[in-house]
Amino acid sequence: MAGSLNARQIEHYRSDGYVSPLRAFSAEQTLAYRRRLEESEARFGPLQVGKLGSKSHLVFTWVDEIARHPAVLDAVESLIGPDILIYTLTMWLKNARDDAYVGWHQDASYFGLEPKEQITAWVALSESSPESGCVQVIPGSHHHGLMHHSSQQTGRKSMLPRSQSVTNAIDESAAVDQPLKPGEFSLHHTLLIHGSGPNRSSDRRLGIGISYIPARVRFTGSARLTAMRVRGIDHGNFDPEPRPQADCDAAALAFHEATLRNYFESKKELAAAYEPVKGAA
Ligand SMILES: O=C(O)CCC(=O)C(=O)O
Repeated sequence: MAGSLNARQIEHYRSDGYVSPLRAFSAEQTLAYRRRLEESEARFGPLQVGKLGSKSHLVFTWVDEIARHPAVLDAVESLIGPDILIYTLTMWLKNARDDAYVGWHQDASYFGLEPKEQITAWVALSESSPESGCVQVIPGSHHHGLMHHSSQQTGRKSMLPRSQSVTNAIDESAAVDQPLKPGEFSLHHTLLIHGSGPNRSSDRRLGIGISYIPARVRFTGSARLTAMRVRGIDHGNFDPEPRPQADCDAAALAFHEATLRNYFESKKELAAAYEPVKGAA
């Protein structure tokens, strides 16, 4: 497959927990997607996390298309095999000169999945640079298990739904930037510690974080969740999700609202279960 990772990239993912940069779309195609994003904001309002900015592939045909792009799926398949579902998807949109930041965290902390094989593909629809607040990772941190997280009130504008971050001290001098050109993407492991700072640039920093799982993975909470099959065979561990037929049509919006409510309720249960417990889990 054209987008498969080579042996060196796979080894880097295993040892350091990420691969970056990889190319998904041409600059021209990326600009077309950026226009679709900005038209969607103009028509339907801000794509906020917890609202239209979460699981947006259920309501926008252009997001569904990005999340199924063969270059992205080929790379993901190299790491988790041929049966692939989207567990969730998040729009990470920072405006120009935006103070919003993402605290150090592991995606696994609030996903409740076993085994911990989820991968995030972070697709850039604009320049993501140290100046614009690109994602930063702590290489190799995925080898140390799940860390304790808690909601932290820093007085700053966190983009995470519960402002959660790792409570262990992080050696920030070890952090590595993940700069991406428009149309490039990175992959990071579910246990890799990562975060990002404010956007000091004069352009928006537009990224889509797509959480892929191998279909054999299960949700450990009490709810029955939904996920979308994008390649291979569905193993029946999640209820299926329908693809959008048109941007924000009534049926897609109704499904999105119900499934998002269930998804975020299930996360509250998980947060209550793990937050009082210190140390690796
Ligand atoms: O976009 C960011 O700055 C953070 C993204 C993130 O936390 C993720 O994709 O898991």
